[in-house]
Amino acid sequence: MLATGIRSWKSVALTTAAVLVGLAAPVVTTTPAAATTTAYDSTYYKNAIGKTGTSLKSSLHTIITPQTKLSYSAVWDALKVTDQDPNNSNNVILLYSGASRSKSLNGGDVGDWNREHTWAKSHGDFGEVTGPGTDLHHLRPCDVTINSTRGNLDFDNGGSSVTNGGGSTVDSDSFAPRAADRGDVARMILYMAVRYEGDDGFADLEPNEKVGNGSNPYMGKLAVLKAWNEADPPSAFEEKRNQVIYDTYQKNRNPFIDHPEWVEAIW
Ligand SMILES: [Ca+2]
Ligand SMILES: [Ca+2]
Repeated sequence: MLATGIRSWKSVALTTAAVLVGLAAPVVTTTPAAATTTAYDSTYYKNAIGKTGTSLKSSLHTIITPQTKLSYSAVWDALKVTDQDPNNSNNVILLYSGASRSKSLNGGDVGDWNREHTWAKSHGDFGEVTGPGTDLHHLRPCDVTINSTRGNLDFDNGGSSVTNGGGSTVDSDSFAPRAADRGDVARMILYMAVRYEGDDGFADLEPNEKVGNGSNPYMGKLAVLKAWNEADPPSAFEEKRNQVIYDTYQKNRNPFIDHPEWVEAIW
């Protein structure tokens, strides 16, 4: 990815996000640099700047590990804030389909939305206890039926269209979100890989190049996720979401939304 390209879309995304939600705007410098710069580089990310590979991953793990943890029931109300439709404050935007649906339709029936674990909870078997299973950085509102269609499938290109899926596709061993959610999914999965390293009572989550990972603590396919990160850069919606999680709920950030080039720097 070209540095100039990163700077231009990054600036637009942050500016738009700040306007949308009225947050204190993260300041984006205009100094030419080889990578994205954010207001958090001299503070939150101070110890990670300039690093690559396992050194960067280790540093980011240390930085993002301290967090406020939610109960699974508290996730319902949090998602109504983090994923609010910017054009309709009564609704949330659903992952994979992009549909806008009433916040009050949270539940388990057809037509409701529920809590999608983008890193499928069976991959590492962390369930719904407070921890990775309640981490807002990978939890998204999702149509009940489409959530069931995704199940615990790994991510890969290909398959046939999901009904009302906004362009998402599925086959026997993998799922692909609609194009506008592909980068979001990649950055959520890779956040989980860095945040959960097996040192806090949960499995060490890692991406790999497989599908059919089942209950192993892995998620594929890494090469596809890397391509999705490039093809679908962070949007204003995703930036705002990261900021709200940081400011209001967990006090930690998804580094790959702030610095998508760190995906390639680590993997
Ligand atoms: Ca996106
Ligand atoms: Ca890990």
